[in-house]
Amino acid sequence: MNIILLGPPGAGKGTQAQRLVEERGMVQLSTGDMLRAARTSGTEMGKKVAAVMDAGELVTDEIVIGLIEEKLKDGNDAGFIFDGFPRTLAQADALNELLSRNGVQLDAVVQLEVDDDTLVKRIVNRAAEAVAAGKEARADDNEESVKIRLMEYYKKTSPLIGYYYAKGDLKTVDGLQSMDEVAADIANALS
Ligand code: B4P
Repeated sequence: MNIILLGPPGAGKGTQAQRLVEERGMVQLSTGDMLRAARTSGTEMGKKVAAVMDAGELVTDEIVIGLIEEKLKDGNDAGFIFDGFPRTLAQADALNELLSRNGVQLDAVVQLEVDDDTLVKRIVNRAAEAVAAGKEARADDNEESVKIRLMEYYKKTSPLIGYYYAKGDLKTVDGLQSMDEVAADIANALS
């Protein structure tokens, strides 16, 4: 099974993807994690995207499509979870093309619905928890960047809801519930 997790920043895409990895052995393809890894390792691409990410804006389609293309080449029988990708219509079109080129079928798009106030609270809380644990908070986990991330989401990513609805692939889950309840609803949506 190959699925996309769609939703605004802080909706729980990464959280739920991690659970699907543990429970079903699926492979998580998080463009956010890939971009953060590129930054940490100091690659040219990592240096290029750092300021864009910190500001809460989207990295160029070309860069993220290239990252996904590399991962799809490896293939995988347990199924892919596309976490935070696609985030624009151009990325969705590119993913269609990559999937058919690699003989991979998309089974479902799970949209996590969460209101803006909760999203901001969750992300600000994650930053506070990191600091309390003696770790560095994500540079984009602050109220100012979150507001820009939300604006980017509504402008560039939310049109994907209609795009996948029209294809008949969309399943909507209430992301305001506890992590366990969200996981149970995702499992239902996929069964
Ligand atoms: P991402 O890494 O994808 O980050 P995200 O959208 O903020 O996180 P997510 O929805 O996964 O939330 P999480 O589970 O962590 O992107 C970061 C940046 O990378 C983007 O802004 C952009 O610059 C760049 N980027 C990534 N992909 C791109 C693309 N395709 N194109 C262009 N640019 C791209 O949850 C957040 C918090 O909520 C956690 O603390 C979690 O514990 C908590 N939480 C989760 N579920 C909960 C629940 N049910 N109840 C209570 N708390 C919950």
